[in-house]
Amino acid sequence: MSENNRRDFIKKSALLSVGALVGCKVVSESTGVSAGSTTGSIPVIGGFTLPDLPYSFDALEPHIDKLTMEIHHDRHHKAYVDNLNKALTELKSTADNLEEICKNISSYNTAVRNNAGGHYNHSLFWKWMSPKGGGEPTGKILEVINSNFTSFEEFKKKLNEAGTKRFGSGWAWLVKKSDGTFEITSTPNQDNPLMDVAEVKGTPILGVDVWEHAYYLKYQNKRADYLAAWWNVVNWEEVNGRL
Ligand code: MN3
Repeated sequence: MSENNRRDFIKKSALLSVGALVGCKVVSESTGVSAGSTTGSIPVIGGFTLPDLPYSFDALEPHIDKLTMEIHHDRHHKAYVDNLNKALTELKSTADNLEEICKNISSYNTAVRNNAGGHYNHSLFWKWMSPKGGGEPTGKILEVINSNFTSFEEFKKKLNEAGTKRFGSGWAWLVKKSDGTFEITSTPNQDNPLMDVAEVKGTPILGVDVWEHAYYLKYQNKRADYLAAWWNVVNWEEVNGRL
């Protein structure tokens, strides 16, 4: 457990205790990826909430523009959260762990698949970017890159390729598989490598949104230009925290 995860865990535990005392719905503000539980035997259905963006809308300028960030977070991500809650409510499902939902996604309907994926993927995506990001990776991730993909240049090329070749909407990922090896892959729509339906399964270490809504206002149809700019905001500290 990394220091950040430990802090999140402690914070979440504290929130849960408070929630138990006051009998209210509790969510993890730190990750936004856990939904609430409640006291006694009354289950909470659809308690997922939109996490705050960890920086201002214009913080990633000029690489990612303010309006794109505002619409992407406040409208697109919010819609995934709202529609996930709606879909779980319709199913009367009290599932409250987003990772577990993703891992068992084949047992849910398309609405849960799209919106649980959308909520999970974007919750990570905001943290994978930072106004202090970019530059050369250091630490553990540099070792992983050099030993699995030869060099940072090759790694960038492969992830860019995965992103540009993904037809339509989707994501490109660096995945750590259960056997400890690493692979670059892409998924359609809001699928992710946690999902039991994914071609390459594992833990997402880094991912980039290649839906048009992530770049169209500034880059129009030039997805490759968006990806080239995106490297200037990659939060390597966050990536290292996931290794
Ligand atoms: Mn998106």
